[in-house]
Amino acid sequence: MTTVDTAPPLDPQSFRSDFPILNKTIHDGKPLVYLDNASTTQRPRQVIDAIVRMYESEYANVHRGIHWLSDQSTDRYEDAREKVRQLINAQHRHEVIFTNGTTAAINLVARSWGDSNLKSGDEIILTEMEHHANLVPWQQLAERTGCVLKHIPITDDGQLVMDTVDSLMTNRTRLVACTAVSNVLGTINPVKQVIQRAHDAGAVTLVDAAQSVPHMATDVVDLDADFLVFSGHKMMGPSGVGVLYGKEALLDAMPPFLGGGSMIRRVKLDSFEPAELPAKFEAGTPPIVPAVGLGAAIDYLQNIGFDAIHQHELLLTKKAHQILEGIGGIRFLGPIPELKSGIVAFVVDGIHAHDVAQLLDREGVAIRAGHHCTMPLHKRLKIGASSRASFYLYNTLEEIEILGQALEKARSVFQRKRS
Ligand code: 7TS
Repeated sequence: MTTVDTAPPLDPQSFRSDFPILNKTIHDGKPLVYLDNASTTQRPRQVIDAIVRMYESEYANVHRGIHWLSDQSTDRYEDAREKVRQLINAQHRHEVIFTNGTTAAINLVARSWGDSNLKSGDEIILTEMEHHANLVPWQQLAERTGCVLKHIPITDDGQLVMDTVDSLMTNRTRLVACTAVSNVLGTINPVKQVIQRAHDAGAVTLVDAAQSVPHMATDVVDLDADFLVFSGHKMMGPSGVGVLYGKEALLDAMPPFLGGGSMIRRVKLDSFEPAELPAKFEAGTPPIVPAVGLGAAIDYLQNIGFDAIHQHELLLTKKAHQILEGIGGIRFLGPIPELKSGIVAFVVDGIHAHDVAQLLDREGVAIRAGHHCTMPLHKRLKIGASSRASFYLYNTLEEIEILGQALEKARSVFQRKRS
C-alpha cells in the first residue's frame, strides 16, 4: 500500500465515456452523481465487453475439459489469476484463491485456519473500526473454540491507537486481523507496522483489503501479509468474485473449507484426498466469468495507475471537506483528508442520515446512509448512523460541487421545517 506524489493529475473526463451508467439521468433529467463507491463501483465498457466476449465465444466449465472450449475457458480463468497475482505481487499463482468476495474469503480463513489452529484461551486481535465481515466470522470462531477477541482502540478522529498494540499482544495471540482502509472513516491504517508487531509476537495476520486494493498499489511481499482479502465488485469487476491471498505454507497446511467437485485428487465412498493449491479451496464450479471480468478491471486500473488514482481521490476528498465545512453543522468522521482514502462520512446536525441520503437522491446524488456494516464503530463514535460519500477514479470536482449544493438544499429544507 504505497503511494507517491509524482503521478500527473487524472482527467476523469478523458475516460468517463467508458462507463455507460455514468451518463444516466434520473429524477426528471438530473445527472446521476454516483458517490457510493465504497459499497460497489461501476464498470467500464472494457469490463462489460470482456464478460460478453467470454459468454459469446469462450465459455465452458473450467478444469474439466477434454474439449477445446473448456481449454479456452480454463486459460481465461487462469489468466485472470495471474493478473491478480501480479496486481498484489504474490510470489506464486497458487497463492491466489478465487472466492465469492471478501466476506467469503474471511469466512474461509476463520473456518479452515481458525478451526484447525485455535483453542480455548487463544487470542485474536481485531480493531474497533472493522466491517462486520471482519468481526462476525471471528465471533463465530470464538463461539466454536472458546478463543478470546480483543480490539485495538481508535482515537476520536478515527486512527488506530498504535501504542496499545504491543500491550494487547500476549503469548496467546494467534491472529491479528485488521482493515487496511476503514470503509467509514477512510483511514489508511499502518498495516505494515501492525503486521510487523504481530509477527514479532508470533501471530498470523489477515489484512482486509476490500477498501485498499481498488485504490492503491498493494504488495503482499513488502507487507509480509499472511492473508489478504478483497472483492472484485469494489474495483470495477463483477460481483460474485473475490480473492483470498495466502502464503503458500499456510494454505498448504490448512484443511479444505468447502467440499465437493474440483477440490479433490481422489474420492472413495468413505474418504477423499484433497487437491493441490489453489483447487483445494475452489470447490464446485468457480466464478469463471466474474474472475475474467476482474482481470479486465485490473488491466484498466493498471493502465491508469494507482498513484494517479490515489492523488485524484485525495483531491476529491479535500474538495469535499472544504465544501462541507463551508456549509456548517456537519461533523466529519475520521481524520484529515491527507490520512484518508476517498471516503467522506459525516453527520449533519439535526438531520437523520437516512433523510440526508433521501434528499440527496432527489438531486441525483447517490450516497450511502446507515451504519455501513460497522455498528461497533458507530457505537464507539456515539452515533447511530452516518452519511457517506465515497469516490472513485471517474468522479469529478463538479460532482463534489453538486454534492455540496444538494447538502445545502437539504439543510435549508430542514431549517424551514424547524422554524
Ligand atoms: N470489508 C470491508 C472493509 C468492506 O468495506 C466490505 C464491504 C467488506 C469487507 C465486505 O465485502 P463484500 O464484497 O464481501 O460484501 N463494504 C461495504 C460498504 O462499505 N458498503 O457496502 C458494502
